[in-house]
Amino acid sequence: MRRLVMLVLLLGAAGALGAAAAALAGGGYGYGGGGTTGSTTAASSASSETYVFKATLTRGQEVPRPVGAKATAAGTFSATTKEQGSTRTFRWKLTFRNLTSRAVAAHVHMGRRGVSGPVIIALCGPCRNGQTGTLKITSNAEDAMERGTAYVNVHTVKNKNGEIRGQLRVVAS
Ligand SMILES: [Cu+2]
Repeated sequence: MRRLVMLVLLLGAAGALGAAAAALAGGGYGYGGGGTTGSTTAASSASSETYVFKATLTRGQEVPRPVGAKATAAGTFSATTKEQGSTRTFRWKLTFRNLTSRAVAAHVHMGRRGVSGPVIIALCGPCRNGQTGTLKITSNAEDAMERGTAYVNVHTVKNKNGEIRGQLRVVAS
């Protein structure tokens, strides 16, 4: 798998070199840029944006109220999204502690504070403390997180609807 990716990258590089050579030989068709006539492709790839999100997960934010959750039940979630063209890459890390039972799943859900909503990003299932992941997300999910209308929810065996929850907020962009 990794070898294949390398091969594709090498072929891509060879193709780029070939295009550059062709551009030089044939009087050029704008490949390589550097001039003042920047193409739309160059402009859109330059407009990549990065957002940093955080959430502090507690039992108190959970809706409906979890059963038997300890006051010390808590978690942290941090993530970054990188927008490049229409692609949004989401890198995340989740920690949690003092849960009643195994963490069977964690998601990002759509919803304001105090309101339950649908899953917009599936993070893990089952989940372990300190787990990380990288995936592509939709623009709808990105927009909800930027607006503050998304939250992270950790589901456990004893609290299938969720035991700790935290509203996502933008901390840097
Ligand atoms: Cu969920």
